Amino acid sequence: SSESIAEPKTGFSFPATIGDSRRLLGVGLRKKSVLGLKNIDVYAFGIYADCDDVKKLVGEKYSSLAASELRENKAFVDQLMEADIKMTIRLQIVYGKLNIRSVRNAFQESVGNRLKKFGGGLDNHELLQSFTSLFKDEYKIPRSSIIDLTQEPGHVLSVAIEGNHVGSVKSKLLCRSILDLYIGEDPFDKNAREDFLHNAASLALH
Ligand code: DAO
Ligand code: DAO
Ligand code: DAO
Repeated sequence: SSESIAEPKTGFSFPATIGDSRRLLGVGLRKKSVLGLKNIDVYAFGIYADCDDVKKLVGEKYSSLAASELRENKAFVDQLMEADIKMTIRLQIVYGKLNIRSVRNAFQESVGNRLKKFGGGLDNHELLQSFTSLFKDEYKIPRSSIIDLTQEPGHVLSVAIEGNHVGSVKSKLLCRSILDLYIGEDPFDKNAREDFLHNAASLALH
């Protein structure tokens, strides 16, 4: 098997495994339209999940299904986003002119929407703002910087920039909201979601 996989449009490559047992299951591209005028390629991303955790999740429960049925199974897909599985979304910055203010704004929009969706309509605005203030103006994220968003055991979201830990938050709601951006029903990149589900289902049944 190959050592890394490239995101097709940008050519940015992702190692096939990270950590002890997190395996690459999908790659994609996060774009953003600016003032409805043009689309910016913001970052390429890789979706990693711990193989053993995924297998455990499936166990005997779905063993009668074919992989093609499993990946269409809504309960399975929901469980992948809700269970205590070690997962990492690795971002590689494509757009070289990102400033932290745009990151805060985008985060409040994309993650904020999901927090509302899964948080029972509660307004998380202040909470969200207090957390995005952790994104310090002095952080630099030039082109090809790597940001890892990792769900650690117990639904702890941990963020690292270029391998340096910058913060952790224990919140199942936050982890769920972030995973939804990549593998939920209205994802940033549909192909990445398809690949992820296909690979997770095959992995789970073998
Ligand atoms: O600079 O006007 C601009 C366009 C910026 C687009 C920013 C999108 C930011 C997306 C979040 C990045 C998370 C690392
Ligand atoms: O693409 O809209 C999006 C959501 C991306 C989540 C990014 C979190 C980035 C956190 C660390 C930034 C520190 C500068
Ligand atoms: O669990 O009630 C909740 C909502 C939590 C919102 C948290 C936003 C956290 C952003 C974390 C970035 C870490 C550097």
